[in-house]
Amino acid sequence: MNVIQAEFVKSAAKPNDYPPPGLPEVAFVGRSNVGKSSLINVLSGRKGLVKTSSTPGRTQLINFFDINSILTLVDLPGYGYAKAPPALRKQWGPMIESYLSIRESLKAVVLILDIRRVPSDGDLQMLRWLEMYNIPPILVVTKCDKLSKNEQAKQKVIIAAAIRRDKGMLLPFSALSKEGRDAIWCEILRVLDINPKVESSR
Ligand SMILES: Nc1nc2c(ncn2[C@@H]2O[C@H](COP(=O)(O)OP(=O)(O)OP(=O)(O)O)[C@@H](O)[C@H]2O)c(=O)[nH]1
Ligand SMILES: [Mg+2]
Repeated sequence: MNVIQAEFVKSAAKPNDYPPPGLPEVAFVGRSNVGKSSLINVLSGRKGLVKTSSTPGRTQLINFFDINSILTLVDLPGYGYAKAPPALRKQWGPMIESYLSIRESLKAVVLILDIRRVPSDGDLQMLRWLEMYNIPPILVVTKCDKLSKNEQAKQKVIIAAAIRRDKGMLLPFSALSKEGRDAIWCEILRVLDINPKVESSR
C-alpha cells in the first residue's frame, strides 16, 4: 500500500466525539505497551504520526487517522496496565466496548500480541468481545526482532494454542525491521474489500 497521505483526524472518549462515520475503519487493539501505535506508524510510513512510549499507558483516548482519504486507522488505549490510575482503568472498558459495539464504520480489528508472551486474560477477553460483535480479528504477533526465527516458531505454536487459532493466522511483525508491513496491509485491504491495484493507480 502506497501511503500518500496520513493525517491525524481527532481524539475521542465518547461516541458523541467520534468523527462522522464514513470511510471504512480499522482499529488496533492489544495489551498496553504491546506496540499498537508503533504498528500504525509503520503502516502509515510516518514515524511520528502516533506518539509511542516505553512507558505503558501512553495512548489514553481513541485516536482516528485518515489514510489516503480511503480508510481510517484507529489507535485504541491498551488494556492490562496495572499501574494506570484507577479512574482511567474504570473508563477503559466502557470506552473501548462502546466503540467496538456501536461504531458502524468499523470494518476490521487488528489484535496485536507480543511474540514473546503467552496471551493474557485481557487478550482472551478481547477475542471473546470480537466474536460477540462478529468482527473476525486480523492477528499480528509483534516484536519479532527480539527472538530468533526458531524461537518465533515455538512461540507461535504456544500463542496459537492459547487463543485456539491456527498458527498460520498469526502475521509476524517488527516495528524495527518493518517485517510484515506489506502482509498486514494486504490483509487489511482484503478484509475491507479495497482493491490495492485500483487504489495505487488513483
Ligand atoms: N523491539 C521492538 N520494540 C517495539 C516494537 N514495537 C513497539 N516497540 C516498543 O514498545 C514500546 C511500546 O510501543 P507503543 O507503540 O507505544 O505501544 P502501545 O501498544 O501503543 O502502548 P500504549 O499506548 O501504552 O497501550 C515502545 O518503546 C516501542 O518502541 C517492535 O516491533 N520491536
Ligand atoms: Mg499507544
